[in-house]
Amino acid sequence: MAIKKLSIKKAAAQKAPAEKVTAKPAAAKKAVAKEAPARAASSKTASTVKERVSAVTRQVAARLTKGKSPARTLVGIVMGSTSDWDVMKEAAQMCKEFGLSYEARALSAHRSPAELEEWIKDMETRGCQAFIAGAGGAAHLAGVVAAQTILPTFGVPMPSKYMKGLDSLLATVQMPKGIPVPTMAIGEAGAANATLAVVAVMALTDPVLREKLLEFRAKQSEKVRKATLPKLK
Ligand code: AIR
Repeated sequence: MAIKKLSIKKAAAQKAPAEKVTAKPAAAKKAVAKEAPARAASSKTASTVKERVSAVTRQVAARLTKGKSPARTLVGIVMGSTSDWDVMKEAAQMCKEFGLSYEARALSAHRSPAELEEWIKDMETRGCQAFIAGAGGAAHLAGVVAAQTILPTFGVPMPSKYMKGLDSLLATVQMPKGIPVPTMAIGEAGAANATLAVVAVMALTDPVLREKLLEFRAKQSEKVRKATLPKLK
């Protein structure tokens, strides 16, 4: 932008001497008459340029502030494969219910480690408050995320074909001392609970979220109270 502004100023400065009339009076009159429309055109051009500059400035400012405070992306939801989305969408759904902004990505600790690292850094600059990571099988994703950030990172073990998610659970939960991964239940309940855990952490300092969480619990209890069992025939 600075470069653009500079070149516009330079162009205006170059035009200025051309408007100076140094010829004899009659010729000068002619020259002025000739220059009059040119001057009008140049001021018109200047205002058009000014408009264009401010439009570009607005565009750049919008791009720079996109995803940043105050419109921050609070929760980073990541999964090892798009095949995990059916389960992990429960975490996203719960974010929506509590009005938390989130970004969900399929990035693998094994298949795309560099992109995963980049995304974690990017999320941190965008005001992320917590990560939720779900993977299946040799599920190292949550641990790898937790190793690269001090933001709370919750693990969600995916149900797997041959071991029904037990492999994912153990791979996620068995973290070495020093890098914790609070690990949820296998599957959909775990994904939804991961967001509820994030909400609980954030509710410590956010009274609105605290109220929402209390309301959520009250509604849940009410549903259980009202529930009836089918009568025996
Ligand atoms: N996965 C992907 N990269 C590393 C791991 N552990 C997991 C995914 C998914 C499973 O492998 O999280 O649960 C199978 O992935 P796909 O893409 O073969 O369906």
